[in-house]
Amino acid sequence: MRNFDTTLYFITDSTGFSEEEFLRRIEEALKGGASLLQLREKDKTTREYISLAEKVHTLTKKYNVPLIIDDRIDVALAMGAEGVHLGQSDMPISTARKILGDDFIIGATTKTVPQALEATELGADYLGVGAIYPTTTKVKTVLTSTETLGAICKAVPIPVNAIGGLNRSNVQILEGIGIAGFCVVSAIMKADDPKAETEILLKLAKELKKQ
Ligand code: TZP
Ligand code: MG
Repeated sequence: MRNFDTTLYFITDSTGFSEEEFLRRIEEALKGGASLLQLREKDKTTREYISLAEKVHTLTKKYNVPLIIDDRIDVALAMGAEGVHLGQSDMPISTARKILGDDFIIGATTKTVPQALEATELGADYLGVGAIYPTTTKVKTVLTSTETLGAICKAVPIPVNAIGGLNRSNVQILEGIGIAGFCVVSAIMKADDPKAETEILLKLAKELKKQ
């Protein structure tokens, strides 16, 4: 069934890396304890996306971490991922749930309480909320306040993760808000030592979710 842990959710971005280095960094993050992993590719062809996803899946299975595919239900189904992540312009959650069935993890990006309530009602398993800070990762987004993040955490019964510009020096802003965890791209992807960085971030995420 849908067993997953969003405590430290690592979202990948292959931009600027050879495939070998990209996969090496992913494996280091898995060794460091990333609890959930999303493959997020915006410029790959369908065939390239599937091929890369299969390679990443070999790694995530080895560490028993569910693999979430960003945006692409067809890719997720084709290579047997454990889940998909859908934004407000992607396929509606209810349609995705109909196609994917009950065993798939479906995550949703939401930026307001009404969006969060709707995604939950339609069958989302977790929510990503942000950007909390400006980000240099390729993304079209606007900032979400920690007040809105807190209101979303209170409004829905499913796990809520903060995302956007988060790193070991600024996640303390999430203290006491009620998050289930946080998501990072560049903090791990671009770290000198992705395994060590993941270990540090995991420890911080565990402390922040306790409150
Ligand atoms: N959605 C909101 S911010 C973001 C996404 C996908 C990117 C976060 O990347 P980073 O590098 O952790 O700021
Ligand atoms: Mg999307």
